[in-house]
Amino acid sequence: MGTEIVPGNALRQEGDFLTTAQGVRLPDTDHSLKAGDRGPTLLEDFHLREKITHFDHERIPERVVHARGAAAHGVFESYGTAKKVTKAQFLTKKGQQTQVFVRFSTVLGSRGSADTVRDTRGFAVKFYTDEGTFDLVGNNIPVFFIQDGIKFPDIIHAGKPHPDREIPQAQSAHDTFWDFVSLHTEATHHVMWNMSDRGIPRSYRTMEGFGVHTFRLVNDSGETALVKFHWKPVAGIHSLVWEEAQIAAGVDPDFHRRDLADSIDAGIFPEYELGIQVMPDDGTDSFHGIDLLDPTKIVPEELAPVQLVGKLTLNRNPTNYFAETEQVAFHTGHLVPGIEVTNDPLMQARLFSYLDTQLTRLGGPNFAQLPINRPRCPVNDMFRDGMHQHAVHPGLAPYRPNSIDGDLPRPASAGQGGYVQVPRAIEGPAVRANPASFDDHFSQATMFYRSLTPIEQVHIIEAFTFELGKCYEQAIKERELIVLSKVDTDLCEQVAAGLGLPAPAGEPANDVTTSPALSQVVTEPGPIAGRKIGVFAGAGADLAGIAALRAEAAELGAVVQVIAPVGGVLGRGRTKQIVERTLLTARSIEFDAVVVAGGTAPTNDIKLVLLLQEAFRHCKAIAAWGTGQDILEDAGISLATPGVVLGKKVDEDFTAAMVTALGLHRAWDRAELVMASAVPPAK
Ligand code: HDE
Repeated sequence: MGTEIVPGNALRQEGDFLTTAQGVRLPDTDHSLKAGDRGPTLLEDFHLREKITHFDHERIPERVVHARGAAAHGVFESYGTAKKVTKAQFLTKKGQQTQVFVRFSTVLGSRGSADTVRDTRGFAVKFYTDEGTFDLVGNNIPVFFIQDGIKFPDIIHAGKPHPDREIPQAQSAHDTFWDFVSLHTEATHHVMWNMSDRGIPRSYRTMEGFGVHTFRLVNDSGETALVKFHWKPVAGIHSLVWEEAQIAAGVDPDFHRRDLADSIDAGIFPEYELGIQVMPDDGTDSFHGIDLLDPTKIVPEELAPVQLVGKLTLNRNPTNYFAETEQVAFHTGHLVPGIEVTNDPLMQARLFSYLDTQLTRLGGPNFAQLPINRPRCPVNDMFRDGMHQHAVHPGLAPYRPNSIDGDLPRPASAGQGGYVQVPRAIEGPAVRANPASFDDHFSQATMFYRSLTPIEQVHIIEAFTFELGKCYEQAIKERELIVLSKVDTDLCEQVAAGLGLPAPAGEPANDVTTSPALSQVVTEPGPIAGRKIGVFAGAGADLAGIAALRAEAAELGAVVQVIAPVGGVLGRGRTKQIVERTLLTARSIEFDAVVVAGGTAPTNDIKLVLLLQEAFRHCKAIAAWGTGQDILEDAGISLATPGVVLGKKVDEDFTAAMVTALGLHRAWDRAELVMASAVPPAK
């Protein structure tokens, strides 16, 4: 007797024998059936035809945006602190755990593009709650390029590669992007974030997430509040520097994907706290003069502090990329009781798009039955048939009312967990128009720029200069300079100087209040879990010192990797160290700090100089103990530079200084010395 068919059960690939799709065991999958060993192939070879036919159809359309992604399973634990504002059960009960699946992505690139390009990152979270699935489909940037969803095809067409040659891939540094955003100035705030360090995150573990839109939350008593969602990474917010991002795009295009999977494998689980900014739902849809329906605006954290309501831990890598990461279908309309939408015109358009796109991408209306998309609570939807129907629906009456199936399934009242919208009055003439409150395109762009530290501002200046420098059309560069002149005079002048163009006189807003929370530069060292320390060691290296550093780092969740001129093992017996990278396979981008071990024999390999110089130029922690210091000096690194940690041996002081340097992420004090092109903005 065969295995019983259980409706809704996941189809597994099991059994030790290779079979056809029908389960017939196969004796050979390497040779097609031929008329003689030198003869033509026979049409009757059902295995050949089935194998090739399936292969021919292995691809599904990649996502039109956010095609490049990486994902992980995890758990969300509620702090219970959101109870006053929402009745959503997964948020209200302290300690309640909810399974989640999170997909991170870039926006513009194709599925095979590089991870570290300058772009916005997607941060999409699927909560499999007991009340149905809730998707928080957010980004790592809290604002968007457009105020109305009807402009989405325009901004995406402008950002995608040019239609004639299909270049450049996954980049905004080209004419059509800058053509559009210089004409469409409501994009300015988002563009500022993209040109900032936020556009090149160090890893998915170290970036913030934002729901972007204002949501309406409803509590048990029917009271409503307007809310913005935030994800705060426990590992802190850190970014790459631009040269690093460019090197990684070639040396390791899977940089972020690998980091996510490796961290989870190593038990260093990425964690993020979910926070909410709560604003009164007083009928104005605005707060301190900020239109909460305008997705190009943030509410500064100083005006509405982020209140933490739970923690997300990513603890399991997907088993199969296609089945899970590729087939997951997020939708802003996947809401649960207690979480509602607002009139934000961008949000409204998304409510249409996400369902629609899955019909093409996943081939029909039954994509919710795919294992990764299946709700983890009872489903009885009366949706019959359709392509790829997996459910075996019982009953005779897929309609309501009915008497044949006992009038089931029946509607649920709010008290029974039904999703009953808060009644909201909607009136007004049908118009294609924005409210006047959407007209200010610049003041928050100015606020963002002025809230950053000088080094972050330098990065923005360099990014604009790079991107506009890649454009061919002079008129586009000039028009973008006019935009920048309305954001900040110094910014505009420096970019203009870099481009060799005159800076237009502008009228930037002068009365903006800054928001220190927008800067990601830290002055106090943060956690170092997941950081990588590359230790260069060769013949004669102090292996006990390496072992001590490794042990100390491991205590804090950081990883030491030994780099040597050639592979193999250094030393022997109890003091041996396995070589994890050679000078040929190591590149500075992989490490958060590079250390030269004491006692190691000097080498004249130029790749070591490159490794040390790059790490130095990228303002990473550099260290050496004992005679390792001579090797640093030979590589042209002045030992007195900020962020260079020195010691006679690996002792407490040495490791403590390393931990501090790593916790600060970069030695920005070094920047002026090593980033020759950086012109610090005028104060
Ligand atoms: Fe998306 N977006 N989007 N978007 N979006 C998609 O849905 C769309 C917007 C975001 O990992 C698509 O399943 C429109 C804002 C993420 O699977 C598509 C508009 C924000 C992901 C789509 C927006 C996002 C998507 C492509 C303007 C941040 C990846 C494939 C009205 C708050 C989800 C898909 C994943 C994906 C449409 C604007 C975030 C085509 C029409 C704003 C993270 O439906």
